[in-house]
Amino acid sequence: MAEVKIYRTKYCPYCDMAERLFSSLGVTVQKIDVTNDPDERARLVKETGQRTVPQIFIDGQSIGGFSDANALHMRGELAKMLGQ
Ligand SMILES: N[C@@H](CCC(=O)N[C@@H](CS)C(=O)NCC(=O)O)C(=O)O
Repeated sequence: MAEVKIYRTKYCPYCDMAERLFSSLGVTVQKIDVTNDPDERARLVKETGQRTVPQIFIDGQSIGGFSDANALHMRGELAKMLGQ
C-alpha cells in the first residue's frame, strides 16, 4: 500500500474533502497539521509551488491539492498510484 501524506490546516474544508476521498478508498493517510508551522508551510510552497492546503503526497510525490486528487480519481488514475 502506498504511503499518503496530507499536509493540512485545522479549519480547511478542502483538507477534509481530501481525507474523505482517501478514506473512501480505504487508505489510511498520515495527516500533518501545519497550522502553526510557518517554516513547514514555506518549505511546502517551495517544494510544490502552491500556497494552498491540502498538499498531498503519494510515496513522496506531490500530486497537488484535493481538486487534483479528485481529478486523478475521476480519471481512474488515483487507484493505480495507490497500488490498488
Ligand atoms: N484547489 C485547491 C483549493 C484549496 C484551498 O483553497 N484551500 C484553502 C483552505 S480550505 C486555502 O489553502 N486557502 C489559503 C490559505 O489558507 O492560505 C484544492 O482543491 O486543494
